[in-house]
Amino acid sequence: MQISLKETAAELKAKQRIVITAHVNPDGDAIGSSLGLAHALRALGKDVQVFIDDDIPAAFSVLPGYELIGKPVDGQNIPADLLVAVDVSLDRIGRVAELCTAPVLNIDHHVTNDGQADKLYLDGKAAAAAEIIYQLIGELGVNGNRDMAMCLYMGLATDTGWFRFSNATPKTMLAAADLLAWGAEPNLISEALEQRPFAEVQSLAVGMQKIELLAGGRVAGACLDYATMQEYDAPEGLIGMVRVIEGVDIAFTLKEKEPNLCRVSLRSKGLDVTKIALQFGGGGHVRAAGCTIEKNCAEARTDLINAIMQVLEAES
Ligand SMILES: [Mn+2]
Repeated sequence: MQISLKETAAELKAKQRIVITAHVNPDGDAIGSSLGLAHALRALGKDVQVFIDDDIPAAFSVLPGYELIGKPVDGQNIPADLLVAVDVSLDRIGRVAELCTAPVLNIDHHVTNDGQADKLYLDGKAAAAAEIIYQLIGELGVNGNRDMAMCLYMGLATDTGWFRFSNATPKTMLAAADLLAWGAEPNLISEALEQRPFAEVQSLAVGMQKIELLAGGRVAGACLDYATMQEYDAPEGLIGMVRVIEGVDIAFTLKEKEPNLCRVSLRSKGLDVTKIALQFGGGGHVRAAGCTIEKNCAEARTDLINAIMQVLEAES
């Protein structure tokens, strides 16, 4: 059931033991909005725990509360009055879904949200889940502080590509300005995220060598098979390098992370890439989406390119 922001605030106020979670393979928005909400609820005197079923990259240790994020273990019972899932549909919260059986409040900005939660607050126009949490803090009547500000700024900055993407609206920028007034230090956040291990920078070069141009240059992507992935770190920045190629509308990376399991990232400058991701059970946003294809690199590449070409043809 979809609810309003006011009802979301009321739901949080009514519950005492609250567990917050976000998607596996967590990004700056998943982690930042989870921790930002945790700080706000603690300010209200709630018992709050954050569980994410994945490893949290060390770069996020710049965020206050980083060390408090728990990773669930099999068989663990996570007691709670309410499970809050942010920046995600329920199918991507991993084992938290089975280990915490409390009613679920879902707060999300992905237009592809599956609506399976007991209660859902969805704002597809919000640039980041962190932007919603910022609005929610106002609705809760909590005074913002540096801890909340650092975490939410992380979410806003990363989901908007440092305020460069088309999802950044006047509301986003006003929220960011407020977060700075609360004490956020953007330089600390960008410095923490910019740092790359030497090996990763070198592996970026390997990935860039594999970029291919398709559809007369309208599509570009790089496919890294399992052998390559074993030899080199998966360069997170690779999709950004594909995306900037002149004339490219749809950019993708395909990484065979395990044998016959390929993670796909999609970016576009206009076309709706959720139409591609949804065909493989994935999701995301119009200009940034992702999915997993359970085939080897070569087969997954063929399927993905076919799906991309269908979307291109439907547009022309
Ligand atoms: Mn997000």
